[in-house]
Amino acid sequence: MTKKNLTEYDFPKELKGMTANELDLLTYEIRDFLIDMVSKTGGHLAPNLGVVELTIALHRVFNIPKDKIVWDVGHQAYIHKILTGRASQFHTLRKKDGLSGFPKRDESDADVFDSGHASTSISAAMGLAEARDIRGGKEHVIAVIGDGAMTGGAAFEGINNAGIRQTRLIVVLNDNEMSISHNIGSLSQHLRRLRISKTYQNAKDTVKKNIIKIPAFGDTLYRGLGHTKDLIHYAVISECIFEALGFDYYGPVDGHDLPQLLRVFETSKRFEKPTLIHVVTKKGKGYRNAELNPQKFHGINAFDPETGLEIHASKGASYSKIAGEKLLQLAEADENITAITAAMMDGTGLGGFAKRFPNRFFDVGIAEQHAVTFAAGLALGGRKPFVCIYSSFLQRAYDQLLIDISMQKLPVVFLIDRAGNVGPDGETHHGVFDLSYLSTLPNFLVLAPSDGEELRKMITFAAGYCEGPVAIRYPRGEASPVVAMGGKSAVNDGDAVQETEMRSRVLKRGKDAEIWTVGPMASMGIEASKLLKKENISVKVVDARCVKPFDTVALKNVAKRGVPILTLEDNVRAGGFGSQVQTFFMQNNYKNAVYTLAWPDEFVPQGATPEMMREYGLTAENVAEQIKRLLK
Ligand SMILES: Cc1ncc(C[n+]2csc(CCOP(=O)(O)OP(=O)(O)O)c2C)c(N)n1
Repeated sequence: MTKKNLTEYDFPKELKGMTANELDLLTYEIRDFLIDMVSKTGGHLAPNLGVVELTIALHRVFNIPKDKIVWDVGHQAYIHKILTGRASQFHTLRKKDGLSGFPKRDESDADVFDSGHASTSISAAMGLAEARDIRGGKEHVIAVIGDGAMTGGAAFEGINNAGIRQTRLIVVLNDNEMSISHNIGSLSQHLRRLRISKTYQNAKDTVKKNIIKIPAFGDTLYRGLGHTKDLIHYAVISECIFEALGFDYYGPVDGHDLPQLLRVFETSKRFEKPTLIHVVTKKGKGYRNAELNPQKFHGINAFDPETGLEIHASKGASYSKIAGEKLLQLAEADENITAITAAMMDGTGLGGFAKRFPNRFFDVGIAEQHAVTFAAGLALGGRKPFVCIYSSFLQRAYDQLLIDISMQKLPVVFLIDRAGNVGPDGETHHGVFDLSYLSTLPNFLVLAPSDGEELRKMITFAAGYCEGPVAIRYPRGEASPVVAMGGKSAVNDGDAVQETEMRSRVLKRGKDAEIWTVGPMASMGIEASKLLKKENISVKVVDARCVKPFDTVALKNVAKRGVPILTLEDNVRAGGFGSQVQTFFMQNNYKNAVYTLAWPDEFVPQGATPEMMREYGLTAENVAEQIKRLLK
């Protein structure tokens, strides 16, 4: 049998007719292809390597797109994309106008639900299943959810509801014992008990024996099916959480044993109840580097497949690293400081803190809402909690921010990572809404550092601030060099706040107009002022530093001088810094021309951040153009 290039297969059609040997060969071809492609484009490698057999089995048994698969988070849907005819587009993965790293309904009718954020699959699948039942349809609906995503409260809400309604629905639990880091929590311990149960071993052996007797697929496969439920049905049911909540539980099933998976999925077609199939897989399966370090290969930039080393390793310290180190340093001196992450320990730079202060470090799992209210409790108990979280995932916890933190003026600090456009992960991951939603929260201070040094100072300030909550938002990646005049930050530690107003800082003097920037957009503002200087236009550049409350004293001075003002931020225009400045000018009847450059009211697609900024006019050239227009 000659090995084909994956792009030469006529998927999904060809999959249905493959022999057992061909399917086996296909698992190797897919893994080779994934390693080759993702080493060039970057992406979620380890989660996909773990679900090769699982995805092949689902596509072989079910009739996609008539039957529906809802992928939780969706970062593990690469093989699903390959098997639905998209292999030839993989060189464009995560690039501008290219294949998305997540399911996208616009991309294929096999993608039934756009995802990116965790723990939504069971609810969405249940909705599809209930809609089917109302319509009198027959199709199967399958949610595929990882053990990490299963720790999210929304997943339990779905199980709770489907369990009582007895919706005909299949949930495939892909248990690799990993979230991004090692999965933790009592659910994960429960899954461990299910995995190592004696019944599992017995069932596995019996199923294996049965399958060995079956020479080929097709009709013969059905012979043993009647027994499958008994063979692999978990007998120690009394303890199984899913059974207790109204699901039928099957498993654990070896997720790399393709014949066994085929058999179980085939059987599951007959079930009339909500059913959970517990599949055990290895994250990174088949690529040694990823098996040894699944955390690093969870999501990776382009790398050398031989060594596993990233090709463009960043040189300078990232904002995350700076934040983690500063927090650790402060925690050495202040035993009240505690740190909380929602399954993003490394991503938020908390690895050092977790090692040094295990008793003051909390990884709560993918549970952003719990993280926020838990922090409220810690603050009420006299601790100084720092919630370290990505901007887009904090969206989940808006109500907790509002009622549990802001309304009660609790001194909780939010270190909000990945703020602004994040590039290749696209729509679901951009942190471009935080300035808007945080600005609606009474009692909050919302700070945006323009460089690494500023971030350190703001964290120091926040650690000593007891009046209420503080949010500090900063972007993905390497911290910008110090941008203030003379290359030095203009303020000292603790000088970041006045009694009632936050102080902005002047980065560059000028008299004809003002550019007010938020966070690292400062460097674009300075760049624009240099371009304008060449045309004899002198522009002042101001780093806003505090978005809420913003520096009304300095803005009143701008109003007095009557010069135009342009605001620049890596956030959506609606409700962001610029829109608040505009409201301030209007409310006070100030007549200055005010213009805002920000992301528009739409979901900005994937693509390298500088590329997307160019496309949306967030460039020094456009800032300069707009200033000239305002001056006319
Ligand atoms: C609401 C939310 N919080 C955090 C994340 C970041 N995140 C992406 S994948 C992942 C781990 C998922 O683990 P699991 O579901 O077990 O899938 P695996 O990668 O192990 O296959 C996390 C925490 C997210 N996507 N959504």
